[in-house]
Amino acid sequence: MERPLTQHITFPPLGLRQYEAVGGYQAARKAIRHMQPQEVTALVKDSNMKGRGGAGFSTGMKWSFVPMNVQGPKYLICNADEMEPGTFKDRWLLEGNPHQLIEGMIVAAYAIQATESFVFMRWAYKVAAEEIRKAIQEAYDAGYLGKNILGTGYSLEMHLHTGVGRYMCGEETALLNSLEGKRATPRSKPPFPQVSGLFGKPTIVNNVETLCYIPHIVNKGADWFQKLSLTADGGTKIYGVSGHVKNPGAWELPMGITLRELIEEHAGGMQDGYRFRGVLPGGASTDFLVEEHMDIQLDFAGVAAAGSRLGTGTMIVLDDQTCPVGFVHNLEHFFAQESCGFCTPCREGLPWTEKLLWAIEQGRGRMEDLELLESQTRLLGPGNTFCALAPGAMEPLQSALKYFREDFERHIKEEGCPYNHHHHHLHS
Ligand code: L3W
Repeated sequence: MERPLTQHITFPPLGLRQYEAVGGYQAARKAIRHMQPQEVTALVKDSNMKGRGGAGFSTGMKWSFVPMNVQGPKYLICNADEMEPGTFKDRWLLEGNPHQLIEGMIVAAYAIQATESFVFMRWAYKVAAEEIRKAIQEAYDAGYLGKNILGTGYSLEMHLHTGVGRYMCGEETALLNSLEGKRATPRSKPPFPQVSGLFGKPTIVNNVETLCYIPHIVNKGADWFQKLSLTADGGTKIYGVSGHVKNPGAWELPMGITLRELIEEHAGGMQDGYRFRGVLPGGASTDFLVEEHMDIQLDFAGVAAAGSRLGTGTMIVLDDQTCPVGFVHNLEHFFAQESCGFCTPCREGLPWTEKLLWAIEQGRGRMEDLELLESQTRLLGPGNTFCALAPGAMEPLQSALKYFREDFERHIKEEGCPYNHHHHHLHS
């Protein structure tokens, strides 16, 4: 089985010459020397690559929205602000093969004729930042970045920007504001960044995993990419699993493997003494899948048909020894803390949701609180907020109320957490 994204990952990562020795920078040479920018975009569009940051929007289509006949700067940004709870796939790519990302960025930048590019990186990713910094310098020294790349007349600058540790900065328009030195609040869309992005100029923002794929698509073609996948979504995908499984981790696997294969084979199944109850498939801001969904195929359409979203594809497993109310409370604590405060439903609604959940967890809940939580999932849902943060935060809550309702009710009836005896046992 082919694992194009991860096959050359090593710790420490390959330096530039070593990366070249395994075929590195061939795609950059091919694209810049022998392809028109629009040909590169058409190739990526043909591959049907869907963005790996979580939303699954067609990458080639996104690039095709950039106006090509305008004067002035254009920007290419790699979103490396990986902060979705449970998500650690981009870190693997950043630390393990930084040149693969830089090459992908060079090709993407060439396709939209960007003059300047940025890696916007999560503050906490110190090792990744150091590896990317070194790799950018090596790429400049080798003539893959800077003025007149490979003697072709194409020029591209690249900068590493490290954030200050806010989840919000991963939202593409908040990221743009942050990069401009403003407070990281989202902007309204449209206009989309492809038309009016950084400093009001055409800008593409792509996720790390998406960009790392670009050199391989240029080298091997759209058909090859399609055939890696088990379903209509092309390629492989980095899936991850955390929770009380025997073998938590991340693996590059064909897009469309089943949830059962991922959890039972790759993650090794549940640890002894723990039973599977549910899983958040795409980081925390997605709906729970449960036992009945074990045989669904994990691609964008497959997970959507089961009532959730593939998101980042890095899953958090809930087991029968962990309180679902406490689990969801913990997530809502995170989302409330990370709200940028710009729009009222999110700023006011998330802390209120967190408080209600805490009251229930502590045995101070009332049955009518469950109806309040239900209405909260609608009030903070799609269409009522400025960005996807609060709607995403409502997904684990609404699905927990659906699948684990008896747990919420027991907390209220028994005036306490039924899982607490276990915690006492663990801590005593
Ligand atoms: C032009 C249109 N462009 C959409 C572009 C848009 C953006 C991309 C996705 O992210 C997701 C959430 C979770 N014309 C367009 C268009 N675009 N319509 O496509 O846009 P959108 O609106 O679908 O999503 P979004 O608001 O950009 C929110 C996912 O994020 N999520 C969180 C992930 C967090 C991380 C992390 O921490 N690293 O990945 C979790 O699931 O799927 O849908 O570029 O411009 N008509």
